[in-house]
Amino acid sequence: MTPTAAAATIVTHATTPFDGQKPGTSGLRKKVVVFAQANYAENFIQSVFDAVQPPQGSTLVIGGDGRYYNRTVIQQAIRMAAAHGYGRVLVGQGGILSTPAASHVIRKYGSKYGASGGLILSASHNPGGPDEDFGIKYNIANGGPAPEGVTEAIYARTQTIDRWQTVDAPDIDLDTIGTVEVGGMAVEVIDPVADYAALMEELFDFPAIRALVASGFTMAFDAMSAVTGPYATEILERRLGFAKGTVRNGTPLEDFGGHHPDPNMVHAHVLFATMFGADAPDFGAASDGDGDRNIILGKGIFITPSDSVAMLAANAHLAPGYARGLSGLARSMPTSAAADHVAKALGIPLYETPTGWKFFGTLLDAGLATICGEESAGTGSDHVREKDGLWAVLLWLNILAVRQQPVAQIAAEHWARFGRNYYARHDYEALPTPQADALIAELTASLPGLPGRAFGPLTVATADSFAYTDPVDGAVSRNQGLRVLFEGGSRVVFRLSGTGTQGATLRVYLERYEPAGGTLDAQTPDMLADLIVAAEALAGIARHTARTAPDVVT
Ligand code: VG1
Ligand code: CO
Repeated sequence: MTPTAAAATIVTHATTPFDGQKPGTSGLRKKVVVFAQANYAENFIQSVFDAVQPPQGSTLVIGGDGRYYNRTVIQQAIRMAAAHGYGRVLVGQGGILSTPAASHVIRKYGSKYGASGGLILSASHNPGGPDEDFGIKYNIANGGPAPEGVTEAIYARTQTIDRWQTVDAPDIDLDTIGTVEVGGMAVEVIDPVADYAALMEELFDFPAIRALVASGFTMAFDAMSAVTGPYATEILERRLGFAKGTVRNGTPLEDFGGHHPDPNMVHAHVLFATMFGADAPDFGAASDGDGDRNIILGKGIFITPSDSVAMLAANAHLAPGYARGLSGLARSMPTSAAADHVAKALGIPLYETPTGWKFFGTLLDAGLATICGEESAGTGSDHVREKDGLWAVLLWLNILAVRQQPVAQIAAEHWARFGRNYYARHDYEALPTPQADALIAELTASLPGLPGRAFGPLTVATADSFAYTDPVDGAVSRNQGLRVLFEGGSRVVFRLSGTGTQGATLRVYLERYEPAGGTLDAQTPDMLADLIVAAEALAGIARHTARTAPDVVT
């Protein structure tokens, strides 16, 4: 159906500036009760439209991870888009689009219909439900999260906003595929899985993976009652032939079954128990609320996300989509240097960026990097502009199908060649913000005096606050984490989370490098014991926060 010429009447609601806290690492995240306040979600969406100024007739993609409040905000966003000159909205059936699928849809239909962007409704790995979290993020036409210049303009607008505009139209049927009209604008309800699954078939050798499955290879995938369920069921069970039941918790639920859709040892403990149990399948994986994260396990082994990026990069040429090789690698600063060793061996550049996928966008657009990764279970490539959980799972499967070795053997051979970066992240959650700020301020002030000082067997080599200059557009980002490097290459990084919704979260990243020929099969906590003591001595975590142990270790 084509939109009718007569646009509906625009309705203007008066409003006032709101406490629209600066969008953090990944858009605006708040409790549902905050989003549900009169004018709140509308204010944010209006601020996006005011900041972005979409050209008349633009296309807007809308989708979310299926959490509570998704449908309410989607209906409102559709009406508001109609009042702001958009020509077309594409929305996933049921309001569903995983974050990587949304990125792909923005890119694919953006080139078909003209300049485009998207609203992604998710709070990622945070819990969902009436008392839990919600989030809105704006992605630009390249399919990636808005860069800081845009998020800052959106934030500035939230501080001056005085009205939001919509059209008077009823809710649409989000569950039926097809095109309807809202205020003269076309709204296409699309299959959320089809375009994404087709892209995966282009990148990976599905026949080789099908042959692996036919040979008896087994897998467990935990979708955590979140958005990846329909994608994983279609791709793993229907297209690749894994047995029914391979995808666990495959139906997206508004409250994720009451769990945190965060794939780590704490929240995905059932999958960990399966993979370390007697009858473990050959391969295990899980994704988060919005489908952009992944964890990878083999029989009796967990591959840290930092190692996974490095191992994927070292083997990516085995998949058709990467057979031509990689132009470069990029990792966030707190991510371990495992990828650096691979980049060096491949003779390609390695970029070290601040935390958050938005910093990879310029590198991917410019063709400087092909694969990117973060220690927080994020891996991806230039096929979209978000991290992509299932993509990482499929690249692993493609590599396993070609190499015909267990995951543990691929890891052992990797470490024997490149050395091993023992790694852990300790999170102290829901700290009173003044305490966390005081810890960071005191540690920042102490940095210049640290070089040369000894902490047990460790001596500080350098200490600084990480600042980044984007090599493509020259944008400068300061205060992106405090890093203390010890002689010999061990490292502790401290930073405050930009995605939490309750108080402050302190993240302490610990890393120790053992070169090839060193101790490659030790237990991580043993290898990091001296660093953990040093981190406490450096930052006075217990003194500032009265916490003696982290809430989550990943
Ligand atoms: C965290 C991770 C970061 C990731 C971000 C968004 O940010 O550390 O690596 O990019 O979440 O991931 P922070 O500021 O809380 O450390 V997702 O899956 O929540 O979009
Ligand atoms: Co996520």
